[in-house]
Amino acid sequence: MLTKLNNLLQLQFKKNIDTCTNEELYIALLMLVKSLSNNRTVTVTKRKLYYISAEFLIGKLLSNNLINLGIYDEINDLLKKHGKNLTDIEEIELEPSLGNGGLGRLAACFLDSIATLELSGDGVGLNYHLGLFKQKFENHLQKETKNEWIQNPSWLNDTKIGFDVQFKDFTLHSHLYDIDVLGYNHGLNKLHLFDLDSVDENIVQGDGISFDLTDIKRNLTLFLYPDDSTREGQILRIYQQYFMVSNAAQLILMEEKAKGHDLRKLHEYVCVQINDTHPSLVIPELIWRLTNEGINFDEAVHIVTNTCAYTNHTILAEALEKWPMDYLQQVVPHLIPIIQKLNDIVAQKSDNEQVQIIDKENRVHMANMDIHFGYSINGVASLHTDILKQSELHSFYELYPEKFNNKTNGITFRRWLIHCNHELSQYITSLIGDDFKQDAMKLENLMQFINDEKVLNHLLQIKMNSKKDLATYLKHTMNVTINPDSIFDIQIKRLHEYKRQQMNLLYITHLILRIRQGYRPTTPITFLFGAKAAPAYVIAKDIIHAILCVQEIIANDPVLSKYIQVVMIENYNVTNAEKLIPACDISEQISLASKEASGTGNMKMMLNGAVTIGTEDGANVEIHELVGDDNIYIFGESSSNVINHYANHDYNANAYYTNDNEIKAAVDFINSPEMAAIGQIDNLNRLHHELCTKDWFMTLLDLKSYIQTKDKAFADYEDRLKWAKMSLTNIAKAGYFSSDRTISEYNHDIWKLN
Ligand code: GPU
Repeated sequence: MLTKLNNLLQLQFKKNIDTCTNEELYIALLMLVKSLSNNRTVTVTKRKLYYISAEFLIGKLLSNNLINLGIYDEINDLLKKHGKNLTDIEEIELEPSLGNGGLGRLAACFLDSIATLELSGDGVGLNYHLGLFKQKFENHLQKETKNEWIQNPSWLNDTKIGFDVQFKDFTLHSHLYDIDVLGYNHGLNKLHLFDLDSVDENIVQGDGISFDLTDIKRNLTLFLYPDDSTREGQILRIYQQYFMVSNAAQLILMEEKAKGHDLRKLHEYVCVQINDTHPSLVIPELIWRLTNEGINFDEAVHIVTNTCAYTNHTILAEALEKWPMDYLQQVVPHLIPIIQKLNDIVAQKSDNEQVQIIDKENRVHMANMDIHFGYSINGVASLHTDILKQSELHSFYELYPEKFNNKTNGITFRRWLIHCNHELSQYITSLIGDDFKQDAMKLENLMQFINDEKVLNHLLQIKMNSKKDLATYLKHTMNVTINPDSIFDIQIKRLHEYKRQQMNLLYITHLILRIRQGYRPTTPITFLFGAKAAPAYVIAKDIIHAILCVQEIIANDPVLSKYIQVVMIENYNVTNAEKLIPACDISEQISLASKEASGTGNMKMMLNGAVTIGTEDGANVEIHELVGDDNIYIFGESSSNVINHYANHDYNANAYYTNDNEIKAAVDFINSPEMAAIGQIDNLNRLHHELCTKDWFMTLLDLKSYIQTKDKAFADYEDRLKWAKMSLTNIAKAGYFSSDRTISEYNHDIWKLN
């Protein structure tokens, strides 16, 4: 390996491992990995999967690829011998900004598992030049700046392939870049990212994220989720979505023709997984293309219906896409007759308004089209799928019970244990061997050590080391100092009212008031947050503002800062998640029951030995079942009660606020004079008003039980051995959440690839 590396360094830079810089070494390692991937053969199965997704939150690739090639330790040792350090070299790599949250990270975990299980399955998406956005904090406010992540050289390979994509007013020629997806020990697939040569980063103003929304040729693949609060913004999204799926459809048909397959049997050879509704236009697009190939309409509908499968990731109404017909008319008029015919087919089948594709306001319901003209619909955790069947999509369930199925989400243990927590991974290996790397359920074998004090103490020591590593990382990247001897209470996820970061904040304001009354936490607590708010989501940004103000109040107060600290991580992403997750003591999973479809951060933190405090929501329900009552902190209203509150319109935030002095005091802290002295009073007032009048996601409903439960968790933390047992149990029971299990189920029930 040393020779190979030195040859590359010589060729590129006329240097060797002892004389090169970290930048040069990174490039040489990237080239080494690429040449080793070229030695692998691309996975082939009878049927091939195309996983179409607007997001792929893949994270940095160097270490992950080294692990999956089986050369991580070798390279790591080699570098050390020559006075280099892989961690420093990894810093050269920029994290691809191709995703927003759980949905995109799930797609990345799935690609890893699909390749590892040697299934033929490629990702298809877009190559956003400036990604989502980079988050900065200025005056305690989120500021969005462009995220320039594409480096040269990079993991993107130019395929020189491109397709014509036809829009109403012009045709654009795409340009395909591929990233190799290496499975663990074997397997090679592709992530196909379509782009457009005419896109022009110079139309973006300054270092921000605003640009001419109507200049499609220059803006099409600039940003993931450009602001859709305006008509122009929404139309741009339709352009992006159609560009993605038309390219996907053309790629599929090109590959099928090259294999000599009969397009009339497309469904026997191809499966398309539609990752939430962003790729839904692939259905009419495929029908259109098949009819252009001479297949009649009914047969094309039959083929496509047996090719496409849809995953739903939310029950939040505002996230279910409905595009006005006139927007579609403006972008893709050739699809309208097809969508109308599909709508007619549905109308013949049922007169139930809820299942129609086109509604009375002439809007196209993407999810409805997916369910009628796909052969599978799945939710992402068992509670979520039950809610889809019983309430949100009940009418569809009555029509097509056989299409509905659950696929509880999972995470790749390669990235979320082996890579991000070497020490824990090695220690587990020393205890139970390394079978768990192939079969995650083997982690259960750890339960034999549940009363072994030596093992329990060693686990506590590993956690302490991870907390110290996080402290070092935060010092280095953000110049903040945190105390590894404190309890690390962590909430990391997109910022949304249903996830209730504001409830966590109200616990903290409540605690501030208690400390001022003389209460003293036994062990200090560090509350860590990481979250980006959508640029147009006003209240979400107000919540960030309030967290940052509270952070400063505590930091400036000599008494408070002895006992508590708040740190909001700037620009939360995969890279810093890999540092935060191993260091977590308490994992905050406190969404309003019924609203979090699954959650996957909950699984990552459990796997790394954190104990969850959470509601009976999403996959928390399954974590609870696996670890039992004694190894998790569950609180709050049940999802069925919450659903009833919505149905009966009987939740009254103001009653909770006025009738309980503790709640009132915690809420009133938000726009108190000392907060106003640091922050913006308009923002703070707005958040305060929202909480005690509307509170759509019922923060105050659960606040009391949250406070009690959290107090209990902090008290339990004092018994270190008891805590270590809880931690060990969580690790041991996490095997079920391997995405290898999830992908086997997708393959067994939906894709049937081999
Ligand atoms: N999710 Br819809 C996203 O991250 N983005 C979306 O646009 C939609 C859903 C998340 C869910 O909120 C989360 O509960 C789930 O674990 C994740 O998708 C993956 O299924």
